[in-house]
Parts: sequence; structure tokens; C-alpha cells
Amino acid sequence: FLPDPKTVAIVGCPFRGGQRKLGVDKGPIALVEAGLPDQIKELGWKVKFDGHHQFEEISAENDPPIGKLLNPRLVSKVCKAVSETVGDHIKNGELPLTLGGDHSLAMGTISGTLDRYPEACVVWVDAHADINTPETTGSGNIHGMPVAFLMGLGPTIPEFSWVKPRLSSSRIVYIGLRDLDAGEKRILKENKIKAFSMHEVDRWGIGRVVEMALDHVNPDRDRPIHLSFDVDALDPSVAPSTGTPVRGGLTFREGHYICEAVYETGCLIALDIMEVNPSLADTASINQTIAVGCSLARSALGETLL
Ligand code: Z70
Ligand code: MN
Ligand code: MN
Ligand code: MN
Repeated sequence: FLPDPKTVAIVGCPFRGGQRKLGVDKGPIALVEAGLPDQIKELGWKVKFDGHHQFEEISAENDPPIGKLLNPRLVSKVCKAVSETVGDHIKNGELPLTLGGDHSLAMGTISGTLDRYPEACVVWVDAHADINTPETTGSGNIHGMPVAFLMGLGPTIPEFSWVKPRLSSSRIVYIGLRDLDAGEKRILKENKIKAFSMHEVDRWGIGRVVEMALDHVNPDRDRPIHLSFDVDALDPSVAPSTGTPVRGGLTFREGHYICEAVYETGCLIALDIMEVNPSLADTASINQTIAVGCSLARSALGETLL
């Protein structure tokens, strides 16, 4: 599935409307300023980047909550635009690398992927399952809900009618989970969704976990893979500068190993690096987190150790 010539299209998404904290909208700018486009070129890819998305804000007065959902119209509109951009890049034979921004954006990126590849599978690397429905959410933050929307779980919200419920429970697998809400645990069980929490990473090791994860969603390694990587999957000692750090996360190498192993399948068709927030720590921690975001992307695009 790798595009020929190997071309990455960077989709910079300075967006924070899916959650409450300031700063995550600066993530994509920081990753690009740190040199990510040139780093990817050095791996032998053509890199297309024509600036970050300019999301015209819908003012808060015009966007009251719908039920518990916060910023619903803004999130919907932004994700719809991202979906079209990602889908267009895939149609052009380019691999979209979406830089967030908060993880609600994955509603857009994965919708764009499924437009082009309905049979695609998703590897979701995160401390969180992001599978609350508009009914189960406690926070109202839509970055905790994109998977539910993509799967068509929960009530129909007319403002999100463009999100087609095309992601089946057998086509997504989680790695790194350790902070789930009670409703999310129930949803995972009821829908028999495969998840490798940090307990399974400890038990089997990351090599075996990635193999089992890929065997589940992509047994013959012939389906396109969308890798959606929330940097809070990593331990806070590795990626401190993110909105919801949770202790007990993936090591630096475990996170990179996942990216390397997905690249090695030859099936990667879209990549998200999400939730880098370059304002939530001291300068050293911020720079460390930005550097890790860049190196995760490089690993998923074929950077090798030898
Ligand atoms: C919680 C919620 C979440 C990221 C926090 C947290 C979700 N389950 N996701 N930070 N990246 O609000 O639904
Ligand atoms: Mn997430
Ligand atoms: Mn998360
Ligand atoms: Mn967060």
C-alpha cells in the first residue's frame, strides 16, 4: 500500500476544541518547527506540506452544548474538513500524516481513510479508549468519544450525521490502555473489542502484543492500516507534555517499537500523532515531548536502528 513515489502529506491540525485545556492546538506547529518535514525527507520520502489548517472558529455563543457534548458544531465542522483533506491525500497516492491537536480529530482522519479504504483497520495507541458515547461521557470532551462516533455507538446527533458508522468492532485494536471510564469498559466488552492494556504489555512484552494485535485486525497483513497514536500512551516520564498524562505507560522503546512494527507490515496508509501539548510543562519536558512526537512519526515511516 505504500505510495509510489513515497509521498507523505502533512496535515497540520492546530485544534483543541475536543477538550478543555489550552495549548494542544500548538502541537502541530511545534512538531513542524522542530524539523519534522525535513526529517521525513531524510528517510527518502517526498514531503508535501502547505501550511497548517486554518480552522475558522465558530464562536462559543453560537455553539452551545448538545446534551453533554462541548463545542459540538466546531468539532464536527473541523473533523469534516480534516476527513476531506485526509481522503483527498489518500486518493492522490499520498500518505497523510495528521499532526494534532486533540484526539477528536481522529473522527475526521479515520473517516477520510475509510472513504478510500472501507476495509482498513485501525491501531489505536492510547492510555484512553476514547470510546465514550454522548450518553456515557462524564466530561463532555469529544476527544474522549471519536471511536464511538466512528463505530456508530450511542444516540444519533444530527450535527454529526456526516460521520458514517463504518468502523466495525473487529477492525480496531487498542494498545496501551490504562485509564478507562466504567462505561467504556462496558462498551469494550459488549462489542468484543480487542484491547491490549498495559497489563498485557507487561505480561507478553511489546513484541508479542503487537503481533497479536495485528493478527486480530489484519491476520493476513493484507489490509490497509491507519495508526492513530496519542502520545499520552507513553509514560509521562517519556512524554510529559500532554493534556492527560497517566502513570504506568509505554516506555520510549515500546512506543517506537509499535510504530516500527506497523511500518514493517507495508500496510500503513495513514498516521496520526496526537495530543502533543507544548505548553503544559517546563521547557525541557516540552522539548522532550516534541522530539518524541517527531521520532514516533519517523519510526512509523521507516526509520531503522540499523
Ligand atoms: C475521559 C473522557 C481523554 C485523552 C483524556 C478521558 C479521555 N475518558 N483522552 N485525554 N487524550 O473525558 O472521556
Ligand atoms: Mn486519545
Ligand atoms: Mn489519551
Ligand atoms: Mn487529553
